[in-house]
Amino acid sequence: MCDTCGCNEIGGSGSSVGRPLHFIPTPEKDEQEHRHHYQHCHPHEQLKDQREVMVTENVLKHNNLVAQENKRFFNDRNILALNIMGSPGSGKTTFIIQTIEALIDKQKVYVIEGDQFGSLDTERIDKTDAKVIQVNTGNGCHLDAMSVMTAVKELNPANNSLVIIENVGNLVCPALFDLGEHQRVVIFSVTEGDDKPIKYAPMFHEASICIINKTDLLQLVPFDHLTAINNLRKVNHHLRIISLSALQGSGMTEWIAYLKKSMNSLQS
Ligand SMILES: Nc1nc2c(ncn2[C@@H]2O[C@H](COP(=O)(O)OP(=O)(O)OP(=O)(O)O)[C@@H](O)[C@H]2O)c(=O)[nH]1
Ligand SMILES: [Mg+2]
Repeated sequence: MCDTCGCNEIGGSGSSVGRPLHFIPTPEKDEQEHRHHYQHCHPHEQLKDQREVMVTENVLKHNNLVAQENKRFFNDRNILALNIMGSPGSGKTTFIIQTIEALIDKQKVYVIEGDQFGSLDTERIDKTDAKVIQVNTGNGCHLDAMSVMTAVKELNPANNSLVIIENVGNLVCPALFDLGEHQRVVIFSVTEGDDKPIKYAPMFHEASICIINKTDLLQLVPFDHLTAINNLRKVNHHLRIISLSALQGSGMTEWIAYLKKSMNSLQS
């Protein structure tokens, strides 16, 4: 959470938006970051003093206000906005590319790529016909509403389009920050273990849909599909669950049908 890792103060407000964006850390900055992590990761330190709690509350309040503006922007233009979250490597970008490929003939798609550093995912999305923009969060471990607002202004999405936001790979902090999205989609891959919904409950509790990804690997990893679904239901019984393999494309039809229905209901 951000009041423990301190990313609000260091990275959250300092997100940079641009395309392409390259980050070259200076030695001085590396040193500062190292000190920051050392101080904040020590288990016996008492960091949650009152001032920090107040700062965090204010940051979240401000974030929520900006998120409301983002939501208004999307609603005024009949744009469906998705916030795609999940662990690093769970398959978010692969899933987004499959989604774009399935829709792009009939649907304008825009992507906001959130990563701490670099523009590798943006380069992957750029090979599709979707318009993409990179947001680098630096030390920040999540996107916030303000960085999304800046990115959206630059993307300038058309009416009736789809905006997909790929959050920074992380099962913790992104759950706290409303971006103004209509739906939160968690990508949960079978290689992560079927216990993750219980251990990272807020992420799954706040989501409207969970994609169980990498089902092509089910025979190879100790992941019990039924246990995973039960764990998801314990945390969020409204959650829509779709199992698929983004790499192979199997199971994508159910997701695309769900997405089309969501877009139709927004635009009707
Ligand atoms: N076997 C298998 N591999 C997958 C699947 N989806 C993604 N991968 C692989 O998993 C790795 C990570 O995929 P990405 O799409 O980059 O994951 P990500 O969540 O966007 O990663 P970050 O942006 O770094 O957090 C890549 O090697 C993908 O090819 C899947 O359905 N099955
Ligand atoms: Mg990615």
